[in-house]
Amino acid sequence: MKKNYQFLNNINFPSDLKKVSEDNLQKVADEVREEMINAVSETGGHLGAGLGVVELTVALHYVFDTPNDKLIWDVGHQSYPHKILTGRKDKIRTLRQGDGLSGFTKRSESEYDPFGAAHSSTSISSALGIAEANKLENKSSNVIAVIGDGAISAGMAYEAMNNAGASKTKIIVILNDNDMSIAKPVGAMRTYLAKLFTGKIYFSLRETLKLITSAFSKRFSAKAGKAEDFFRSAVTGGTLFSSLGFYYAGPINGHDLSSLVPILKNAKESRHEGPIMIHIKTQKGKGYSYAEKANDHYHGVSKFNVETGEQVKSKSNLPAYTKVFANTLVKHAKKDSKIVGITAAMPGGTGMDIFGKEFPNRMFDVGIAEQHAVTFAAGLATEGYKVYQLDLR
Ligand SMILES: Cc1ncc(C[n+]2csc(CCOP(=O)(O)OP(=O)(O)O)c2C)c(N)n1
Repeated sequence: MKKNYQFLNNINFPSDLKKVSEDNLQKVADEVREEMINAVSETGGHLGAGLGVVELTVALHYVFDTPNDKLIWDVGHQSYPHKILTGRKDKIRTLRQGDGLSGFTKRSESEYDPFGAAHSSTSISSALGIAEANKLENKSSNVIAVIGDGAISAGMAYEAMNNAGASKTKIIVILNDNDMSIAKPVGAMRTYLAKLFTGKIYFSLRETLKLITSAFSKRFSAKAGKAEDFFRSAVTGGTLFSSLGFYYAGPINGHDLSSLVPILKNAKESRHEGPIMIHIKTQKGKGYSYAEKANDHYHGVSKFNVETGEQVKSKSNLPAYTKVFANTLVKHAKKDSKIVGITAAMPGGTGMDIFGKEFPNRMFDVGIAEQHAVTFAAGLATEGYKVYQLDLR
């Protein structure tokens, strides 16, 4: 680290974080945020997503017993604050460099990374797998998955919820809802999550704790349980997640440590048999004004000037590959009305935004849903359409 931080200097691992008083946790979060901004300004990388989960990361490591409790970050691009707090702060300026830290979670890098990811939407499945393995081994440790509102649009997340909701195995899923994927999220799930949020801002802390404590303690009678269910659905309008067998709580303010810490403590201590979902609302890019204001909330950045937010653009006279692809597709599509385009939540990254501007009715953003995209394309093809998608992987 290049700076002297009041708290962070003495925090190398979650065991050090646990020595900090609860009143000072926000100061730790502020220092983690500052360190992350400074490091990424030198390396480039994923910034917005990590900034949005700083408080959550601090709260999770404060409350849970990682690495015994397994913490899984979906995609892994938001794990920089986690890396700073789990023995890797002195290497944080090697992010994404040769022989440096990975920009995602990586099993071989740290025992605090129980699952390697980069492709999205795997966290609930992997969490359930780890939890079932724990059960077979008579281990009582917790398994926590943090999944974004973009990542939860993929089929695998529903396959996992379908499986988890019918099981008696405890996993804790944190739905990190920042109303952003890389671009704005699309689809019915987005509307649904917005509906859960509208009208009541957040549950008050007292309300949420009451709900969680009564459901988790298992002391309530069937009748009280029904009343509580009724109360909950009266407030939330009922949730898809509860119908799928999850104990759902939220949405709560994911930047408020005085809400996060007690709720996570309750979830940790509960003997609830089955999956729990805690829905938190966060802001992508939180705490760095340029990221907060930018359309993409600085999802991925090159090196940048911290003071001005200006990114160092590589100077090349060559046109970007995506631009060549998009312009060529537009050229052909002007002559052939059967040409259509699909993207799986990557309009900007694939040039499909350019195609979509020219042909709004012929460009389909299906969300992070690649397996659906392929069969959806097959359906279009059976009707004579020629489907294009740029796959950069
Ligand atoms: C299967 C797959 N499709 C697309 C991507 C590209 N991608 C990386 S992050 C991301 C957005 C994720 O959004 P969300 O889960 O809401 O997380 P946030 O960045 O908002 O924290 C996308 C589309 C990917 N990593 N994996």
